[in-house]
Parts: sequence; C-alpha cells; structure tokens
Amino acid sequence: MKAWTVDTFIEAIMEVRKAQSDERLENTTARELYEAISAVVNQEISQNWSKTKESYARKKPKQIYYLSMEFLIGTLLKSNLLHHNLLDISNEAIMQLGFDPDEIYRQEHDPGLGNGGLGRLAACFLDSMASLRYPGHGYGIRYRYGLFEQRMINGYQTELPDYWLENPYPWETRKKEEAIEIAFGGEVHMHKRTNGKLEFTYTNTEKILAVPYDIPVVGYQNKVVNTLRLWSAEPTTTEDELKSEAYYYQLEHQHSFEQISGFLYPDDSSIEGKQLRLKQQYFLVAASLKNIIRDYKKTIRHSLKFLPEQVVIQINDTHPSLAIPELVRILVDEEGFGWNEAWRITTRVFAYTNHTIMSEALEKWPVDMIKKFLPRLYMIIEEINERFCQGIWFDHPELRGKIPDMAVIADNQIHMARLAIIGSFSVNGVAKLHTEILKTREMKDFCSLYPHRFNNKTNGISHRRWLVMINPRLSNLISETISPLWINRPRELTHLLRHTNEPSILEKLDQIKQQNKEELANFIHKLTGILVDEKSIFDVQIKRLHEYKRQLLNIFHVIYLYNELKDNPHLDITPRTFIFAAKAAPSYYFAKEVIKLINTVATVVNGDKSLQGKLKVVFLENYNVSLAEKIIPAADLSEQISTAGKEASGTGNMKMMMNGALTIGTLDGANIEIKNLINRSNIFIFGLKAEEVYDYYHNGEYRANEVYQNDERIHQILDQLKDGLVGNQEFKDICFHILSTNDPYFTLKDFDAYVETQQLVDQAYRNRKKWLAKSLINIAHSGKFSSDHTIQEYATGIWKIKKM
Ligand code: B1H
Repeated sequence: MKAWTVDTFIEAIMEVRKAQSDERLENTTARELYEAISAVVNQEISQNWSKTKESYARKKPKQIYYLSMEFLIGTLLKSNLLHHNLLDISNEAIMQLGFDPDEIYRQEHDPGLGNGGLGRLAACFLDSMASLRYPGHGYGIRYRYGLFEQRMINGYQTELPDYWLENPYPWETRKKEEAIEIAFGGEVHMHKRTNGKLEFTYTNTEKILAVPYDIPVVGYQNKVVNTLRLWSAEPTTTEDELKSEAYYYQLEHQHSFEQISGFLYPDDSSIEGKQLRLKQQYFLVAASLKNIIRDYKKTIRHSLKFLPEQVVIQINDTHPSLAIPELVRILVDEEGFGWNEAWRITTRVFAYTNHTIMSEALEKWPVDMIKKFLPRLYMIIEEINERFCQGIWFDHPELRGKIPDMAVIADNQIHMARLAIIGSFSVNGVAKLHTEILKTREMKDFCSLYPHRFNNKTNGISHRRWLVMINPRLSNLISETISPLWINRPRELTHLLRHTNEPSILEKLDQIKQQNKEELANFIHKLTGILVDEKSIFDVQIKRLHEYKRQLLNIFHVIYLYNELKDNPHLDITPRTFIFAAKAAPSYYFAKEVIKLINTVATVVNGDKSLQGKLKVVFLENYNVSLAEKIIPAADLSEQISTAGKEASGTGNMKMMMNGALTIGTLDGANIEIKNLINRSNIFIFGLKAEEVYDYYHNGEYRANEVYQNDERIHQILDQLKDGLVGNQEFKDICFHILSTNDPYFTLKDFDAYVETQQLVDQAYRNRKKWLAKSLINIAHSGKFSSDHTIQEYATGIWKIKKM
C-alpha cells in the first residue's frame, strides 16, 4: 500500500481530474471532487480486491454467502477512506482545495436498498466479515428505486421515488459477462430416462437476465476486499434481435420482467404478498445459487456432494428461502442427484435467521401463485412437505396432532418459515429473548423435533461506522484514554470502566456531547427553522414507524408534559428536545396518522411562548442511514419503548448506547442484554414484561377503556385527540382505533410507568457528573454489541469457518 500524504493525495486527485477533463481545478465542483476522490480510493481498492479473490481461489476456504433482499449499506466514500486509513488525509486535502469535507461527502446519494434494521444488519455483517478476514459475501438486488424519499407536506408524509442512480454510482462494477439467465413460469414435463431416472424439462418459460453489479466490501485496514453482488434484471434479447419485428412481443414482455429489480418493497416488519415481490425473491435466489455453484465448480472441481464443506448460505429471514427448493431442483434436475442425496446436501448448506415473530411479517405465499410462476419449484415444495409430514407421522407420533401447524403447505398457503426451518441446519433468533420466544412458543414444535438447530445470535453493529466514523471526537477521546487498540478489539472498550470517576475524562465527554449537540442543533435549524435549546435533553426516537414501536407512547408523554406546563408554567422540569425521525409504510394509515400527530404537536409546542422554551419537538424528514449518522452522536436519551416481546432485537439501541446515550426502554429485544451488561442503575427500564404482555393478550383481562376512564391524564389526552384540542386538528381515528382494538400494544397500560420513569430521567440528568459516568459505562460496555462479536459467534457457532 502506498504511504499517502496530503500532498500525494491531492496529486492523485489532480491526476484523476486531468484524465477526466482538462478543466482546471478552480472550476471543479463539489460533485466532481467527490468523484475524483472516489476514483482515487477505487484505485486503492482494486488491487486488494483482485488479490483477495486470488487468495480465495488459491486457498479454497469455505465461503459464506449472505442472501438478503435488503442491504442498507449507507454512503461509502467516508467509510472506505476510514478503512484505508485515509480519512484524515482526505479531510485535510479537501480543505486545502478550498472545500468543506462534509459538503464533498454529502454528494453521495445514500443507497436506500433496505427498509430498516434487517437491511442495515446485513451491511454491518459484511463490514465485520471483511474486517475480521472472513471469506463472506453478500447477494442482493440492485433496485433501481430504493426506499421512497419522505417529504412532509403540511405534517403529512408523502412519498417520492428514490432514484439513487441519477448520477453514476462510483462503487459498483457492472459484470455483463457474468450475467445469468433465469427462467420463470412455463410448463414442466416429466420423462423417464432409459436408466429409469426421471427427467424434467420446461417449455414456454419466460427468460430474464440477471446482470451482476459488484460493490467492494473493504475490511478495516487489512487489505481484504470481499464482494457485495447486486443483481439487476435485464432483457435476454440482444440489440440485433430487437431490430427484427418478431421480437416486439418479446420486447414488451421483457420490459415487464425488468421491473423485477425496479423497486424495493417499502414494508418493514410486515409483508406484501404481491406477485412481483415473489418474482424478486426467486430472481435473487436463482441468480445467486447459479453463481455460487458456478464458482464452486470452477475452484473446487469436486462433485457437488461436497458443497456443504465449502459453502454456507445464510438466509436473511425467509425472504430468500426459495433458495432451499431451488437448490434441490438444481441438484436433482440438473446435476442428476437422487432426492435423498440432494436433500442431504441442501440441509447442510442453509442456515436461517429469523427476525420477527409479528404475525403480519410471517411470509406465506398462496399455492396458486407459486404454482403459476414456479411450477417445478412447487412440485419440489410438495415433495419436501410430503416427506416431512410422513416423517412426523411415522417417526414422531407424539407430534401427529401438530402436523397442520407444522406442514409447509397448509390452508392453500406455503409457510416459508416452516420451509426454512425444515431445510436448514441452523435456525437463529437475533436476541436472547427473541430466540427464547421462538423456542418456547412460536416454533416450539419444531424445536422439539430439531432441538440442536435452534440457537441465538444477538445482533450487533459496526463500531467502525457507528462510532469511529460518525463520532470522531468521542472516538479520539477513547483512543487517548485507553489506546487505539479497541478499534480492532471493541471489547476492550471496557478499559474505560477504570475512568468513570475521573473528572477530567467526564468533562471531556461532556464537552464532546455538547459539541455534537450544537452541530445537530445547527442542522435542525437549517433544515426546519426550529431553534432548539442546546442544553436541553436530546430525547431521540428514530426508527421505522410502527404501532409496536410505540412512537405514540412517546408523543403522549410530550402531550402530557405540555398539559402540565399549561396548568403550571412554573413547573420545574429539565428542558427537553424530543427528536423523531421515521418513515411509515405508504399503505399504513395508522402509522401515517401518528406522523401527522407528532408534527401537529410539534407545531403547537414549538409555537407556545408560555412554555419558555422548556419543550421542543422536532420531526426530521426522510430518515435514512445518513440522517441517523447525524443524530446519533448527539443523543442524550435513547427511546427503545416497544411493547415487550415484539421487537426482535433492535439495533438503534446499540448505536445510541455506543455514542453515550442512556436508554429508556422496555424489557424487549436486546434492551435486556444491554441492561444485564451495564446494570439496572445505568438504564431506565419500565413497563410490562413480555410474559405479562402475552398473558394479558391471551386472558383478556386488560381493558383499555378502564385506563381511559380512570387515568385523568390519559382521559385528557385522548379527548384532546378526539376533540381537536391539539392544534385544532382532529385525531379521532387514533383515539377510536386504540379503544376499539383494546390497545393491543399496551400503550395506555404502560403510560403511567413510562411517565414515572421519564421523571427519573429528568432528575438524573440534573446530576451532570453522575449522568456522565453512566454515559461512560454505557460506552464501555457497548463493545459487546459490535457486529465483530456477533460475526465471530456466527463463524464459530454456525458457519464453522476460520479467519484467512
Ligand atoms: C425486522 C423485518 C422485516 N424484522 C419484512 N423483520 C420485511 C420484515 O420487506 N419486508 O417484507 C422487511 C423487514 N425487519 C427487524 O430486524 C426487527 O424488527 C428488529 O428488531 C431487528 O433488530 C432487525 C435486525 O434483526
């Protein structure tokens, strides 16, 4: 690797600029400078990329393929610079060239190829695999339109298309020569060969080309570059063929097929059972498997019998679970294996991660749809189902009565989670509580059938992106305090524990948080015109909008404080700034109403002089990775208030903890593990436990209406929604919905405990020193939630692979 200086870096930039145009530097725009720096970084990457590929080809290690419908990678210039140890040099170079570094990095459009936690997790995992020298790669879809851009109009969410490819994307390489043809639909024909084996042929299928676009995944200062391969759907017809008239029909048809990689479905934690989504899933699965097998044959040159020794395919929820019958199909129909052998191979290759137990997110496909688009796969799924049910009937008579709840095909639907469990050697949940719920409730019968398959892998986040890159001040303070070794070994953040009583460290921590808050305050002012008190508590809830995440509970608390202050303007409360950011699925009416409510409350509260600036409410539009990166370093309080048992893990909780925020949260998902690490005194826990939620829900003993009748605060708030007393805007629907559905997410039930705990937060914040010590304790324990740790556990516990 070249030893860079600011001067040589600037020279390299000029070199690129010269090659691109003979424009002089004075005329360079921010965009051009961004492109030039990216080109310099790409030169650095490309050598390491080829070398990594060569070394894999030579040493033939077992490869991990992470199949996911979503990869929320965030912008790459800054992180690639960091991973080449070039970030400081680049910042300095940009300034010497007369630009503001942030303006240059902002030129990169954030690729919104995911909805939320599940997609971001996939990106953090790729980062950790490369940084830990594991041969692990991602396969996904290159959606032409990412998750919609959210614009607020009059407080309502509106959706705009996210055409992220408007400018050339510097990190992808199109590999037309490695394209793969995929077939959909058609008819299946069965023939008996002379050797007695069955043969399947297909007619009238529709063909589409999967063209790979490769994005480098750069390890942290270790020369490893793995690959994220995103498939784009294109017509199979060539230009020449298109000139002849016979192809007009084809042309029209193929254009509809190109839609397969047209856009990302915008639902998080719920499912849209649309035909196009099914095609997307098969497209990803078919292209990736063909590619994996092609690579295996090229490098390993053994029978596919040994595939499980060379390949693990981790499927990110059930979305890519058609890979299971597809691999059986390839082995049986194309490679000539018998069923048993094909099934043995398949079930040793796949590992399945479950990310949710919300019933609306459990994937089920109508039998008719699969039959029509994937007729051969349907036959295979039937066979899998038949053999599975027979197996239970004969070998597990104790489970006979459970067959209807375990069968892959039941009530005219294909149950994808069941298929994924049956076809994998590992099934994992994403936090201890979540896995426990899977094992004892949701997947209980499967767990008794395959006890060794089930395991937990608590989620994690890349500390490189979510601390080193986005919070350089804090990151430097940590390195000065405990040496920079923690960056390669994040668990060593615990060395900070020795300093939790050191006034000089706490003072610096205080200053850093203050500076970060001032930056966010400026950003908020520029964006919204709202002036926030930089000394107030920055109380942050940023995540997808969903009933179970309970943004409503948060805004009820705001309305309650507002009501209190209106009654008693001298009330002594610590000033707070409530910061929200959230996208709602476009068809999710209730979630959109909550967004409107937050904005309405913001207008009322921010405009009320009588509050003397004690409360401010800010809703930042278009939440995405880049916005999260701006908010998180400035958070004082992290809101993780989901209904217990509903949030599988959460990862925003880890990101804010790592940046020194204290958490107010329920005993849900990874919050529980955070609490157990840092101790109850350093986190604000409240509310029903998962067990209690479950019991109330099932025994019918909870009456939301009683809370409404008996709790004056709730009564007042709901009446205000109903009667339009908040900003003359009615929210009858929210009020009616909660009461008529008996408050299934226990917002009213948990309100009292929440308010009480928020009062503890208010008190705790007043003792600066104690608060800062708690903050440092949070940071010190956050290394456990580095995705490096998580990936290490996947590697030893599931994948059985070694570092290169
Ligand atoms: C999570 C999803 C999800 N769970 C369906 N499930 C989707 C389901 O497009 N779809 O159809 C998209 C996403 N996402 C999240 O995964 C959990 O809610 C979080 O608790 C968890 O932290 C995250 C990563 O494991």
